[in-house]
Amino acid sequence: KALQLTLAVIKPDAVAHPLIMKALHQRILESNFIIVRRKDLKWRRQDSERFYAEHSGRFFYQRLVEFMSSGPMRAYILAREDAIAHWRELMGPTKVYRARYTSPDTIRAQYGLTDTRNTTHGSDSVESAHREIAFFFPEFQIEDWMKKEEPCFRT
Ligand code: YYY
Ligand code: MG
Repeated sequence: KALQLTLAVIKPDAVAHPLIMKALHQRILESNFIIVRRKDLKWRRQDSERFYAEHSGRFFYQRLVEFMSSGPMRAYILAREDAIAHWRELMGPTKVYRARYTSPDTIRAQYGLTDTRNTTHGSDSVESAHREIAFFFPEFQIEDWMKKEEPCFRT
């Protein structure tokens, strides 16, 4: 089956805790993802505003933008079959208290603090994965990678 790429981000709340970072990295490896790229970075406020532009006007936008530019993050390009859905399933529901109730073994249920400080981000569609990978890894050529590398992992 063909590989799919997704963007996974460990948000500032989780990066602040080395043991959680380690657990999340382990979780990625255990879940049969290939780590295609990895990058540590910190956003300026305008990066945060631009990335979450689709949410501007929502009641949580200001606190989200503030939080996402409050400290370092770690971004991954992950590959596996159905990478987008698998990573989102591993993260669990956006809202931490819902996650704890409905899916206690997910990342957000286990490590999330609040609806905003919810440990991780994941792309939600093929289109957003492409847009978000380009946002975090502008030097990464998705089409080139797919052509050159993807066939090596095909089974
Ligand atoms: O894709 P996902 O991260 O699961 O949720 P979105 O609905 O796209 O919201 C993006 C981001 O916004 C979420 O991860 C935290 C924040 N947020 C919030 O702070 N409060 C809410 N009630 C809903 C979302
Ligand atoms: Mg989203």
